[in-house]
Amino acid sequence: MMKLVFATTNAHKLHEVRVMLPDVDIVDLNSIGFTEEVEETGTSFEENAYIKAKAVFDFCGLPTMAEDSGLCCEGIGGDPGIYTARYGGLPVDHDRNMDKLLSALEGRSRKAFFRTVACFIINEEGEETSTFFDGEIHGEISQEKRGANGFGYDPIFIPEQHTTTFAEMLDEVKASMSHRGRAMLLFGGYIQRLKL
Ligand code: ITT
Repeated sequence: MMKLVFATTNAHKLHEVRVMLPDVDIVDLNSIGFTEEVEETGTSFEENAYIKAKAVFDFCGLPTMAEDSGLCCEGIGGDPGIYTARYGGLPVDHDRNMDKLLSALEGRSRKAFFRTVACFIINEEGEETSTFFDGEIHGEISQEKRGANGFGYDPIFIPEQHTTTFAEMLDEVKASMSHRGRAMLLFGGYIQRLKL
């Protein structure tokens, strides 16, 4: 079974990705003893995904994947985008984040999309390569929070062609259409071909 490190501090992402990639042995940061806090100083999802993957790859040398994700809302010029996790301030508080977004969108377009960019770094015959995988899901922001599944902004995101929020869906239903699910489908196909 292929082994790779998922460079994330988010236990929900870790759980989702383990379910999405059942044929991969996904090692977490605790298992490799990585305790540094990596600052996301990039100006794009791609840059931040690379910064996270590179820090961990440099530490352990094992094939490493990191992903940066966020919610982009049309009514507020694409915000919070790469600042999605810390939108309501630090420490990260999902309820405060959602309350701030619901207020900001009052009287504005509620169209939004989630995006994930995953970056995979591996050393192949002495050469370090990084490869990127994207996933998006479009939809809208609900008027109020609904549902208790998932994490983050799931209670206020309704994917297009649906009437329920991500937080009202079963995990596997969310995974079948989510930004992360789509990026991991591409990533899963790629690593299968590497035959590690
Ligand atoms: P790592 O950087 O350690 O992976 P993080 O939570 O800080 O963990 P990001 O910087 O990528 O991750 O921030 C993404 C934020 O976007 C996340 O904290 C959520 O608030 C939100 N988000 C991402 N995917 C989501 C999903 O599937 N459902 C709801 N909210 C999501």
